Amino acid sequence: MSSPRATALLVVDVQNDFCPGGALAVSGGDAVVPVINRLVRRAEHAGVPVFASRDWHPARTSHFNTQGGPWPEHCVAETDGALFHPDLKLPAATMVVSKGDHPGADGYSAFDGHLDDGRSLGEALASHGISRLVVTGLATDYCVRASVLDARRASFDVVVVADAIRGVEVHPGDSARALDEMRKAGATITDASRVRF
Ligand code: VGL
Ligand code: ZN
Repeated sequence: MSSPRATALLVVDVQNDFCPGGALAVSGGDAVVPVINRLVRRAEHAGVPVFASRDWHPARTSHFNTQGGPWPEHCVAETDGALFHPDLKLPAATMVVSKGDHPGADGYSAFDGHLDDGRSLGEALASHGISRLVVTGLATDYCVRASVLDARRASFDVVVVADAIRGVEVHPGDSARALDEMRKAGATITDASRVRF
């Protein structure tokens, strides 16, 4: 029998601005919330730590089209748009990873982010002995994709939960292409009901 792999649940950017009514709304973005809430409850029961990333931009950044970047203003630090979706039920011990907070960087990957104590996500995962990540959240074709590809580069086992992610789809098919890339990089794509903690 193989030894148990220490797993963490990663919830990527389930923030108001990525949900319907938000500044950079992902179609059906809020539909991931109940699926993620169930996974969070299961993770808590299994003693699996939860990490939640958040897009946390300065008001002026090359990430925004006001400064020549690709995106409308969204998830400006400390604004309502940057808050986690109000129905998302994160455990009190959730480790929050802020990213995109440098004015010259997109910060798509949670691995580019840092905890409140300044540690990178990679350092925090290492200190918990984590070798396997279950990944959920927004958006499939940007921050989920970038985080999953970085996790694979760092040799984590990665499970992407297909019914707990949604894409921006700037170009139709972007999410399907992102899923292909993640699969080719060695990630497993599955549904929430099949996730084992
Ligand atoms: C994201 C576009 C711009 C994401 C962040 O969280 O996927 N997408 N900033
Ligand atoms: Zn952003």
